[in-house]
Amino acid sequence: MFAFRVHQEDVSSKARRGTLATRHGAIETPAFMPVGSLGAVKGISPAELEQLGYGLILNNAYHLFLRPGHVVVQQLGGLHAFTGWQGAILTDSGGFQVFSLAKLRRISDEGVTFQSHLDGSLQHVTPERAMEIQEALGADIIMAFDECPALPADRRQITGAVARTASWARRCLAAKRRSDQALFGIVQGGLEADLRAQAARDLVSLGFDGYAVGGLSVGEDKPSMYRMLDVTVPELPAQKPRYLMGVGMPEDLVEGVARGIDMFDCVVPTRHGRTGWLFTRTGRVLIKQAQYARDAGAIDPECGCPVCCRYSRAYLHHLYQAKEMLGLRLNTLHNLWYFASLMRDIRSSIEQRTFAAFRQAFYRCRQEAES
Ligand code: PRF
Ligand code: ZN
Repeated sequence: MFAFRVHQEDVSSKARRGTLATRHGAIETPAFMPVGSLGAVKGISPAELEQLGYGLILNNAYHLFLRPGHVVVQQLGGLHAFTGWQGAILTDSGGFQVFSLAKLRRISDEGVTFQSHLDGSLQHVTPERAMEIQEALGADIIMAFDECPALPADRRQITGAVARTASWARRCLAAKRRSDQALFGIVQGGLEADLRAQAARDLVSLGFDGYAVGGLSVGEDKPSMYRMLDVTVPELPAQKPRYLMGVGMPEDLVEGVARGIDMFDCVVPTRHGRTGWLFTRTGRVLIKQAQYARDAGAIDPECGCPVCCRYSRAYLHHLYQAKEMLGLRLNTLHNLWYFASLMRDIRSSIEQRTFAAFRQAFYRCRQEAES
């Protein structure tokens, strides 16, 4: 019940227009997934996510394993029944969160031992365990367990992480029991072009339902990230979905699509929204700034979102200053709308064979606002 079809390819870049079919609906690609690490996209209900046009969200196996526990979720019917979200779900394996959140990590070829960031309890996760956890959670797409080294890292460290990620990928495939979930492999390799290309080829020879590019957007500069996409994507099979993990800012989505990426996830629209950073076609609006205190206009007068249709910048500025929780929600709703409509525009430009012009206009719009 999982299938991916590419409908159209751009002539000026590697951008492509596709459809991802899952048990919980079809998702048009390129697509952006909002992040709901704890089983909720912070402050936003499933009904609101549907209204924003999202059909696929990301949940984190790491967080849900620690609380409330994957077995609890399983007993309550899996993530869809537990959370009330009827669209598709992708769970991240924990391979990244263990490295970014947990304390006192010990990595061996067997797996990772770490201290829970919640109660300090000692936990042990192996590739087999990561599969068991994600099968109990019951997402439509699950991820292989990988090692994501922090950058900068020397070539020896990256070589080690790539080898371990390859061996763990093999073990994930062997441990997989459910046939109704898609399993994606993850390409690591830091900023070492040859190691990334080799890691991609090795994963492809194992045969996954889709391929993710991991280990990027971890502190490196943008040209480096784009260069790693340039060397990785050509090694991946054209007929399988490609997912750039934890990315990114609007320009990263445009540049990722141009380099052949079909799926993205990032906390940026939600987390930035809660800090009052609002995305618009002409750049950002930092709503806490005093200049908005008496501004009767919408965040973006050309945005069609439910927030811009109803509320002024002045009101959102006030809600921010007052620390009113409605402000957090409205900011998040606008940003999620912006990301959904950016992806819609990207998709229709690919369909209309105008992606190159869209990409140029995307940057021109921002430059004009700056000057
Ligand atoms: N691996 C996993 N999840 C991730 C990443 C990774 O490398 C990243 C890197 N940006 C985000 N999320 N498993
Ligand atoms: Zn808006």
